[in-house]
Amino acid sequence: MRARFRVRFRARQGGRRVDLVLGLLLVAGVLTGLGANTIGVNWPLDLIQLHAAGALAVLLLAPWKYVVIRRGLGNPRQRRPAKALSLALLFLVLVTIGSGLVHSTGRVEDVGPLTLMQIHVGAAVGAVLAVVAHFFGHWVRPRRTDADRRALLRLAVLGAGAAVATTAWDTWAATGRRFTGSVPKPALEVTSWINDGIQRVEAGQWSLRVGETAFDLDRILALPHERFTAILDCTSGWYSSQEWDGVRLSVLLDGAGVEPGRSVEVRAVTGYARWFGAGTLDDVWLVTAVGGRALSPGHGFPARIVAPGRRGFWWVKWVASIQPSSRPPWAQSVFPLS
Ligand SMILES: Nc1nc2c(c(=O)[nH]1)N[C@H]1C(S)=C(S)[C@@H](COP(=O)(O)O)O[C@H]1N2
Ligand SMILES: [Mo]
Repeated sequence: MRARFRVRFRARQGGRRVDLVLGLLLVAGVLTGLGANTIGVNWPLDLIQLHAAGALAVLLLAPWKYVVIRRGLGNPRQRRPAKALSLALLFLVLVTIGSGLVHSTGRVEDVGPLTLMQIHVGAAVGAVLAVVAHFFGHWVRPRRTDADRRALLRLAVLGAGAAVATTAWDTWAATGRRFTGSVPKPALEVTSWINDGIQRVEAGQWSLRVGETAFDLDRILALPHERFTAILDCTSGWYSSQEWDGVRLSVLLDGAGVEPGRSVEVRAVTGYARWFGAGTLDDVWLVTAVGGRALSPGHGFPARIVAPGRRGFWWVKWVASIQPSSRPPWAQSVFPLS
């Protein structure tokens, strides 16, 4: 009797710790994933490798979690909704990790009508909700004794295992991806943030308002253009390096005799808008050509923004107006809302 009690007790302890570590890995996965998907500049820390390492650590823990799950499902005292929730969580986690790993190989982009990244993010959001619900069912509270020497040693072994697995994955499977997790494309794809359709702007009808001045296309093209290379990195998980011809916003504003306020608002003919800080305008471009040719309608003809080091959603297409604004650049939604 006593021995059996002790065995059960120890198994429960193990399950608790596995759950704790899985919970921490989930939090780390969400933070590194969000970070990699919003931050466009290379940090000393490769967020997507941390993201992958977290996922692989979850897989390394799977055999232990499997024992815990089997015990839970076999337990007649557990209620059916709780069991269903566990299975849903398991499914969502596997879809999240699977879609992420497959995406990183760059070989598959869509599954049916959805992109892999939509599946990845959708399943991850579902998994987070399921974890929250799951935790209401049985809350795992860390205890002092959780961090004993043996536990820390195991954690170190897990970390080393995840590091080795990540290196192996990066070497053999995930080729060419950036620190954002995006995979390379030889050509740009036509894409939009939510549902801005392709605008067919007539060159003759179009003009760009900068402050009080209206520039027609010829006047824009007469401004001092420079040719440069920049990577468009879309949050849907691909990037492409291209040569662009464009004029710096700082030069354009000078030409119009406009002082930026705290920022400038760049607005498309569709209403899609982003605010760029006054201090960044040397490094944000109004571009009229890619690869030596005028932009196509899909890519923003007659003029679009190219903002090196910022994710694709900053690269406003079909620009119609550029206006000084008193809005500080941080006072806009992190992601566009339309
Ligand atoms: N007006 C407008 N500009 C936009 C978008 C949009 O929805 N509307 N989508 C942005 C996003 S999310 C990306 S990744 C790039 C895609 O540019 P491309 O279609 O030339 O590849 O355009 C950006 N510019
Ligand atoms: Mo994008």
